[in-house]
Formats: sequence, structure tokens, C-alpha cells
Amino acid sequence: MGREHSRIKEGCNRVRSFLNKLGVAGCLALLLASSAEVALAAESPLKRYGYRIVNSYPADITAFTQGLAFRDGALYRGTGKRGASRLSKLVLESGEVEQEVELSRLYFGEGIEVVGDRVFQLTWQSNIIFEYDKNTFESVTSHFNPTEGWGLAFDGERLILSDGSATLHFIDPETFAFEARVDVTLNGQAVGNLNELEYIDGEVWANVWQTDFIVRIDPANGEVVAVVDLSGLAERTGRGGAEAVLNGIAYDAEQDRVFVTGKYWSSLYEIELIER
Ligand SMILES: [Ca+2]
Repeated sequence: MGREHSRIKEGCNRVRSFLNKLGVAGCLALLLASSAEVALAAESPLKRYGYRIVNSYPADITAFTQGLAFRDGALYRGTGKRGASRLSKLVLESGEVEQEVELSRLYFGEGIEVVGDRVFQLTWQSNIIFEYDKNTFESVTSHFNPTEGWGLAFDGERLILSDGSATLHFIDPETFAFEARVDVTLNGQAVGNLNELEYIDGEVWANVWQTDFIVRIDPANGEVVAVVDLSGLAERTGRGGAEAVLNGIAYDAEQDRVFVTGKYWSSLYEIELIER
């Protein structure tokens, strides 16, 4: 049993633990990692990715990051916890706060998204979506959300919202009508705890809460088309307590850069995916 096999086995155990949570038997990691199983791998459309760190930047270890977006050269971050929920505009390279607004202690902030000159921020269980002016951060209005608010993304036409279950909701950003929904599945099994979201090149990327995995979802049918294993990243960053888990994906469409961070993490990373 060589080092390579041990490495595959270790990776296999991690993925198996994740897949077991989803109720998926077997070990896709081993199937996909072993060149001897090319035929089997070819039967599964699921792709697996590791990562390479391209850049690391300072982040606020006291920020309970619940939403992350990148627009026009700036990073936008929404944080949670009552009394510590904020919407912030940050300088990517330094983490410096350019602009910030605090939520009332009544609210637990969740996912955010930037649409044109508006910024939306979810609340966890208050059924409210706040809308701000992107330039001034002044409150514009609020919208009703019948579900819990976890993650938020925008596909160019509709907002996409996760509510902590395996469901993604598609919402008209003008009327806030919930127009459609899709249940996310991996090999036929529901994938719950979908958290922070990002829309990237026709796919919805979602942090799976309390795991090191991002699932890449086909929004047309909810199928997970790829799993990104970010194991090891949490060990590199400073972390502020037991709730410090991976959460936060932002995409710079202009420069094709993917950023990830976590709740109570001291670093934000630009990563490049490596297919396994
Ligand atoms: Ca995001």
C-alpha cells in the first residue's frame, strides 16, 4: 500500500463521510481517483475538484460571514448573529471596510447579492429581505421571504435563494414573486444544508453547511454536476471558534476569479480548481 494509495484512501474517507450524510453508498472518490476505474468513472457525470490557492487576503476573524459577492472591483460581505449583523463593502486586497451598515439587533443577517445598483440582504428567520442602495448603503425597502434565508445569488434574471434545505427558490428581483423552485440532488439523493451561493457560468455553487464541500448545481434540474473538495483550507486560516466553518463564495466575472472564505476566518482565498 503506497503513499498514493493512502492519500486516495484518506480522500476517500472524507468524501465517503460527506456522501454518507447524503445517504449515498460507496466511495466515488476512489472510483474517480483510480485510473483503473475509468470506465466506472465515465458512467458517473459527477466531477470532483480539488483546489490550488492563487492568492490569500486578510479577512476579519470576528465577521460571521453569511454572504459574499464581488462587483466592480469591490467585495461585499454580509454577516450574521444578532447585534453583529452588517453589510460591508471591502477592499479585496486589505480587507479594509469602505462602507458599512449595521442591522438592528432584531435581525440575524444572512446571504447577500448585488443586482445592478441594489444590494439585497437576507435575514435568517425574520422573513425579511432588506434592499439597499449599492452606492450609499441607504435602506431602500424590504421584501417578504416566506422561507428561512440562508444564501442568495443572481443568474442575470432571477434571484436564487437557499433556505437551509435542499431547495433552491427562483425569485423575480422586481416583484419578489417566488416563481419556481428546484430540489438539489446528488445521484438522486437530496443535498440539504445548502448555504452561501454563487452563480458561476450557468451553475449555482453552494457551500454545504458544516462541510468542506462546495456543490456545483445545474439550476435547470437541481442535479449536482460537480463536487469541490476544499479540505485543508480551514486548517490554513485563523479561526474564531467552533462555528468557524467554510462559508462564502464570490465570483469576479470580469477577471474569472473565484474567492472563498469562512465564518470567523482570518483569511479570504482566491482559488483555482483542479480536476481530479
Ligand atoms: Ca455569493
